[in-house]
Amino acid sequence: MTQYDFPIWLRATHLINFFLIGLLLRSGWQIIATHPRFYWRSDCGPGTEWIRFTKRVVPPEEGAYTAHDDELEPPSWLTLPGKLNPALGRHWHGLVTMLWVLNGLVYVSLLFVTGEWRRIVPTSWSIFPEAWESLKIYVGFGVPSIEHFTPYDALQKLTYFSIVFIVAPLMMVTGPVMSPAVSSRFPWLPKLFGGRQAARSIHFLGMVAMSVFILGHVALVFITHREYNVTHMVFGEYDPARVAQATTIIISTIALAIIVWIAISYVSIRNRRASQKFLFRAMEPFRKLTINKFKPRNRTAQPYTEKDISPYHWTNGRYPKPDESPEWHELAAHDFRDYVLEIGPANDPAKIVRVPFEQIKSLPQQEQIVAHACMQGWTGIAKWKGPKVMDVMALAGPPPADAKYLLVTSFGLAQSMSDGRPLEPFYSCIPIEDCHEDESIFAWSMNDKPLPWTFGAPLRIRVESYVGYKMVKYIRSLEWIADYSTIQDGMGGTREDSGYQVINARI
Ligand SMILES: Nc1nc2c(c(=O)[nH]1)N[C@H]1C(S)=C(S)[C@@H](COP(=O)(O)O)O[C@H]1N2
Ligand SMILES: [Mo]
Repeated sequence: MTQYDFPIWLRATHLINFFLIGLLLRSGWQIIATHPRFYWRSDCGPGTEWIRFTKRVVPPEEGAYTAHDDELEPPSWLTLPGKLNPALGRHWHGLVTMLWVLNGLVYVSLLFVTGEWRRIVPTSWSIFPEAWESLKIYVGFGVPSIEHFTPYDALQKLTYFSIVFIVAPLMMVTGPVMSPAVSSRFPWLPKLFGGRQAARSIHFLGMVAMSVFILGHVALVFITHREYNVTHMVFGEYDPARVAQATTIIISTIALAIIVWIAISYVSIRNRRASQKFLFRAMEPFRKLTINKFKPRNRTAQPYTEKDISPYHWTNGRYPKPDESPEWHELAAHDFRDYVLEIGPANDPAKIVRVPFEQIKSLPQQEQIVAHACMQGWTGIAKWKGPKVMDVMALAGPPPADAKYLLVTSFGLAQSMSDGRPLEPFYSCIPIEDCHEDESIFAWSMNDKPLPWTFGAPLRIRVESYVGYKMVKYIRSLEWIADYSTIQDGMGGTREDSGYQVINARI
C-alpha cells in the first residue's frame, strides 16, 4: 500500500479531469441532439442507423424533411448550452477538448516522470488472469481484499490503462476525423475508421465507455475500502480519523461541479452572441496551430467514386417559398433558362456584371465526388459539377485590391433572425483564399443532372474543406468585400448571425 502515494498533481489532474469531462459529456450530448442518429455508412440514409435517439421517421423523399426539422431540443440542465444551440455546443466541446487534452498530457507526463506509471500500466501478462479473478469477486458482489490494491487491483489497473491509453486517444483522433478540414487534408484518416460516420459512431461508443467507467470508478471508490480511498483522494494519505471530513469534501465538490456545469449552460444561453465571440476567440490560437496551417488542398484528396454516391442525401434549408422569392419561382417555371448571375457591388448597380446561365455552363467545368459534412453531424456523398469559383469571378475582372471575402447571397431567406426582425436573404462570406482552393466551384449539376430545387437550383457554391453552412444554395448574387461587419448581424453569414456558428467553418 505504501509503495504508491497519491501526490497532489495526481489528485489535482483528477479533479480538473472530472470537471472537464462533465462539460465534454454535456456539450457532446448537445451535439448528438442535433442529429440524434448514428450510422456506419457515410450516406446516412433513413433506416440505416444502428442506433437513434428519436422516434421521428425520415420520409424517403429527399428534401421533404430537413436535418433542421430533425433536431431535438434538449433542456439546459442536461446539455451545454441546451435548446436549439448546436453551434454553441460544438464550440464548447472544442474549447473544453483542448483543456482536457492539456490536462491529460500533464497527467500522463507526470505519470512517467515520477515513475508512477506502474500504477496503471500493466507490466506482466499475469494481469489478465488476476483481473479475471477480481471480476469474479465483483460479479458476486464481493470486494477483493485490501492487499490486492497496490494501489489498484488487477481489474482496476487494466480498466484504467484502457481508459487512459486506449479510449482517450481514440476519442482524440475520432473527434477531428469528423472535421472536413482534417479529413480533406488527411483523407486516410477517415478511411482508417471506415468513414466519417463510423468515426462518429466510434466517438459515441467511446463516450459510453467513458461514462460507464466514470460511474463505476466513482461508485467503487465508495464501495470498496471507502476509508482508504476517500482519505487518499482528499488528503493524499490514509487517515482513519478524517474519513467523514474527506467524504463531505468529496460530496460537496461533486455537488459544486454539478451546479457549475448547469450554471455555464444558463449563462451561455442567455448571452449567446457573447458566448459565440468568446468561444471563437478562445479557440483561435488552437486553430492557428492546427487547421489554419493546412495548405489549400489537393483536388484528388477525397477518395470517393461513383459507387460511393449516396442514394439519399440529407438537406438543410428549403427552396424559397413563392412569397419569399417570386423571382426565383418565375425562373424555376422556365427551368432557369433566364437565370442571370449578378457579380459586383450591391451599392453601385452600374458596376454589376450580369452573367447568363449559359455562360456559366460554357466555362471549363470541374466534376467532384465529395462528402458534404453538415455541422449537425450528417454526411452525404454526391457528384457536383460546375466552373471554378475564381473562373466565374474573373468574368467580372480581377478582385479589388482590398477584397478579403466573397459575399454569396441567396434568393432564399434565412430561417430566422437573431432579433426577430423580418427575414433577410440567406448569405455567407467565404475568405478569398478558400475561393482559390481547387475544389471551390459553383455547381449547377448534381449527380449528372441539373441541381434539383432542394439542392440549390440553379446554382450553389461548394467549398469542400468547410462544413455545409457556408455552401449557399439558390445563389442570386456575388460580391467581393473587404469586411463583413456591416452586413446583417455582422458575423459573416446567416448561420453565424442567427445560429452562432463561426466564420471559420472548417470544423
Ligand atoms: N440558401 C440556403 N443555402 C443553404 C442553407 C439554407 O438554409 N439556405 N443551408 C446550408 C446548410 S446548413 C447546409 S448543411 C447545406 C445543405 O445542403 P443540401 O441541402 O444540398 O444537403 O446547405 C447550406 N446552404
Ligand atoms: Mo448544415
